[in-house]
Amino acid sequence: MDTLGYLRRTHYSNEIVPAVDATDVVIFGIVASIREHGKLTFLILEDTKGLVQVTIHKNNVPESVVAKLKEIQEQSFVGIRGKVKSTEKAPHGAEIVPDEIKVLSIPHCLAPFKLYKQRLPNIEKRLDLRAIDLRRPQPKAIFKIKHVALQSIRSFFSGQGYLEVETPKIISTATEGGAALFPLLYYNKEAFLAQSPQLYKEQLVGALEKVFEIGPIFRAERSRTMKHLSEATSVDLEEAYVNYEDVMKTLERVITFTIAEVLDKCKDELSLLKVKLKVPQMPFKSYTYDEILKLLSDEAIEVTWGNDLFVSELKALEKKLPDFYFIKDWPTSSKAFYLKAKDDKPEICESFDLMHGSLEISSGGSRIDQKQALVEKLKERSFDPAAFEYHLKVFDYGMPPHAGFGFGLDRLMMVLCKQKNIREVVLYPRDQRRLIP
Ligand code: AMO
Repeated sequence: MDTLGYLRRTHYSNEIVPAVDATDVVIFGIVASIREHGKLTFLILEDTKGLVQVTIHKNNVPESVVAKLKEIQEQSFVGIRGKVKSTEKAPHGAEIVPDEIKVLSIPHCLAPFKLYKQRLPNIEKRLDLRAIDLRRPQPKAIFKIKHVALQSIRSFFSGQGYLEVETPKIISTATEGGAALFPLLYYNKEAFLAQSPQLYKEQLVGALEKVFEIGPIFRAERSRTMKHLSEATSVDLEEAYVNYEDVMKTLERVITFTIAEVLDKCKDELSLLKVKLKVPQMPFKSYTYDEILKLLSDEAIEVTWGNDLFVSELKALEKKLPDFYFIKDWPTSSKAFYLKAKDDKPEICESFDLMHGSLEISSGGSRIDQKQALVEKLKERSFDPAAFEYHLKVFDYGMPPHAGFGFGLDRLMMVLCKQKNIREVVLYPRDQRRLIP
């Protein structure tokens, strides 16, 4: 086996083009395929930017290169120094004629699924060997899109004057009533993994006014579905001196901006995934909870007022509502304790969910900003206000009116990459059955 030695990359595969004809280059990558035609051998090398052809004519290359060819097998990691030669037959219109080949790693076993073929084993088998599965072009495209989406979200919020923050992930109380907690031993005390940054982001608006956080949330989900994980990434925003209608506008703007950026910067990746994205029209459609109940009733689905809406029910509306839309003004009893009831109609709260078809992407709303109202609400929900003292005491010092939302980055990625299973858009997903790799 060779060592890296002095060899360093000068070009990526997509830079091997006729414009650099006759240039000496060094490339690195994995051997995707080896084809022999008499005295000619074609190596197709794959790096993070794509494919490049290396053509070896046994009479025209040094003896050492011919000798090295015998060592190489598919999926070997190699480094190649050589000259670029224009040819219409190669990807990007140019190939490399090598002067030196370094074989850096030879696989002891080949991936149990053919990396470069279409027929794949099921996702669980692929996740068992995720690091190798990620060498396929499709996951690479998905994670490039995720990178661009994250960059876009950050740049949009920063441009609008929001401050990026990080709140603790080891916490002392629940924040989202409905979702179960992961308990852990924190020295000699019971603690939990954060279900959301909810209470901290609210506290922060009293000082920083406009904040956002991109970080993990932990939910001990009771059922195993295609869109729930035990650890997901949430994009949270919280802002002072606004209400839920204002942050709904911010949410649709960040989603629209992100989609436009992905469309602009990830053309190849979207085409590889065969995804036809379009920038959604603003404003997004918006329905009250009552209006959705009426639409469901038109489909002969009766929902008792006050109940949450099940995916199975919302699926009936998917034909009418296939894109992004809001469901707002939910029954107060169906939403988290920190949401603000309407002044003139306390049975309804200033809240919303952003949907894409039957997939919930986000929820948010205006928050209770008076301590006593929050204490009452905690008691109503059988939470012990004493456990929330660290949060409630902040309200003693005054709290501005505020609103915010949290959206599931992985859920948005399901839409951007047209994936049915959330596990496809997370590098190392966690669920009830999976703690490794
Ligand atoms: P909620 O609990 O609705 O609201 O979560 C917000 C968004 O996070 C995503 N999400 C998940 N994604 C994958 N797997 C999960 N188990 C999971 N759970 C939630 C969804 C969901 O819409 N604090 C509030 C937000 C707020 O009001 O600011 C909250 O956590 O996309």
